[in-house]
Amino acid sequence: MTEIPPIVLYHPGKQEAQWAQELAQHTQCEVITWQPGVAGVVDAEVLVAWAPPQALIDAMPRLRLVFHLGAGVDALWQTALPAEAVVVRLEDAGMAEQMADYALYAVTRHTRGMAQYERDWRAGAWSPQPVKPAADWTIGVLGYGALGAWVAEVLSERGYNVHAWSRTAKTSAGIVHHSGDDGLKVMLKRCHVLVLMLPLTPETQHVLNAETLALLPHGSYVINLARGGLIDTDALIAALESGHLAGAALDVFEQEPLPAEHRLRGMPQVMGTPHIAAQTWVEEACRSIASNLQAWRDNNPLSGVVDRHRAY
Ligand code: OXD
Repeated sequence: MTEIPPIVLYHPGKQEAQWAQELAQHTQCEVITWQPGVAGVVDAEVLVAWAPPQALIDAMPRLRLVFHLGAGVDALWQTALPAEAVVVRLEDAGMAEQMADYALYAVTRHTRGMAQYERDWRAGAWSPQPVKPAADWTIGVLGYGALGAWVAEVLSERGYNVHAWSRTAKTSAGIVHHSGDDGLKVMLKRCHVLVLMLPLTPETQHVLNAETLALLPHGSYVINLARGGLIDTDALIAALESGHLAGAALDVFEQEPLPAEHRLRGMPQVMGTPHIAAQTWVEEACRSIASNLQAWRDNNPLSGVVDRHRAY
């Protein structure tokens, strides 16, 4: 009987032990939790990791399959992986539902004027404002991958007028789709609220900059649930300060953690959270890793494979 080589895990932090235990249970493999100096990884072909250091990759000359513990794989940009290694990202692992909850909350908070009511409450004011129906609000979802599509569907089901942009043309019932550079401009000009759900790649870095922000209608609102690098922070601050943007809900930032004294923190029209919009459910992630691992061993197609050339 041939011995199954171990799986290497790199996920330092509070949940490391849980990852190791769930991975071992679902894959039925020995799991080596790597840290500098740990031996036994030289024969391993499979790595499960978030942002693995180069020293670990270099210690695994037989590395063939990398499960990246995130929906986005931008944390791998700086890592030199063997050319033949297949990279698989997490497609859902509980994240779609949480993203949609956050998006619906942030959209509702804006469209129902809740931030102002919170300020009024503290100031002792009583100032009801008229409400517009959801259908009168055009929400643009930038990015229509697994998570973006889910967010767009949930907002559409709630009755918002949802537009979505993707690199290549897509269709789905109830959503107005746009694609390509011209499609992006057309969509931005219509959005009362823009929700960013794109992966961060060299192509999407600063997709929202002074020029594209200027295309949004005056008084629009930006929600970023994907990656801080999608937005040029200085251009965003300028658009908020000039009043061109009514506000923003931001879960991700170019610099994380966002420094305590950062200008965005002092802006009452900005709501911020510490990159928590969607957190991975360990058990669900390990179950999908185990089924992909089995598919890889059986030479069957894998789900969530990253196009390393496109970087997502
Ligand atoms: C992810 C993240 O990419 O947590 O999954 O940001």
